[in-house]
Amino acid sequence: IGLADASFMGSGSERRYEDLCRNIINDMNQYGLSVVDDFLGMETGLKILNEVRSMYNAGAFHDGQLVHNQKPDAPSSAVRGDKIRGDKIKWVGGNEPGCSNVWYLTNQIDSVVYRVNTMKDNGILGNYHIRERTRAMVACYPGSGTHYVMHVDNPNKDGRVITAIYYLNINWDARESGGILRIRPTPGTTVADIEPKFDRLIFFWSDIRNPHEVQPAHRTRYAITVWYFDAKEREEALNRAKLEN
Ligand code: AKG
Repeated sequence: IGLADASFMGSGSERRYEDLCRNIINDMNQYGLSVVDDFLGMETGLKILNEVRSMYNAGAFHDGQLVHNQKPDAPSSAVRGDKIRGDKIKWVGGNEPGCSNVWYLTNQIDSVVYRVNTMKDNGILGNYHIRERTRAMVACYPGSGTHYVMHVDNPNKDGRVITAIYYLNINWDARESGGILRIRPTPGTTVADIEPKFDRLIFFWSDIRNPHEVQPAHRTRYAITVWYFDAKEREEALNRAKLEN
C-alpha cells in the first residue's frame, strides 16, 4: 500500500508537528524506538476504539498464528505446545466498509513517517526510502494470559524497516493487567517496558535491533500495527522470492 498523502490534523500547529517529528527522529537515532502519547486525542481515539470493538464483536478476527511450534530445538514453552502468539487479528486495507477510523489513523501515521523520512538531518532514517507499507493489522489479545513470545519482526530482510503500533486501551494498569510490550534493544542490556496505553503510538526498527515480546495480558488488549518498507530492501526481497519460485 502506498503512503497516503494525509496532512496531520490532530496536534494543532505546524510548529508542534515539527517538534513531534524531531523528537521521533532523535529517539529513533538514540534508542531505536520512540513513544508518542496523546497522538490523536480522546475523541478520535474513541472513534477508532469503537470501530475496532465492533469489528471484533462481529467475529471478523482470526488467530494470529494457528500452528504450534514443535521443533525439537524450540524454546521450552513452544515444546510444551504453548502458543507462540495468542492474539486474534484482522488485516485492514482501507476501503472495506466499517474501517474508516482505522483508515484515518493509518493516514496520520503515514504522514508522520513520510515527514521523518524526508526531514533534513534525520540520521539513520535518511538511509531509507519509505514509500510503502503493509496493510494495518488490528490485533486483540483477549485476556486470559494471552501473549506473544520474544521475536524479531523482520529477521530476514523482507523489506520492513519501521514498526508502528497504536494502542487503544483505556486506563490500562500493567500491574493488574500485564500486557507490557518488552523490547530488548540489541546490542545492549537495557529493556524498554511499554504499556499499551490508550492513544499511544510507538515506533521501532523492525529488524534484529529490536527483539520484543508481549507479556501475558489479563484484560482485552487492542493494538493496530503497520510496518513500513524501505524501497530498496523490499525490491531485493521480492527479487529473491521470484528467483526461489
Ligand atoms: C507483533 O504483532 O509482532 C507484536 O509484537 C505485538 C506488539 C504489541 O502489540 O505490543
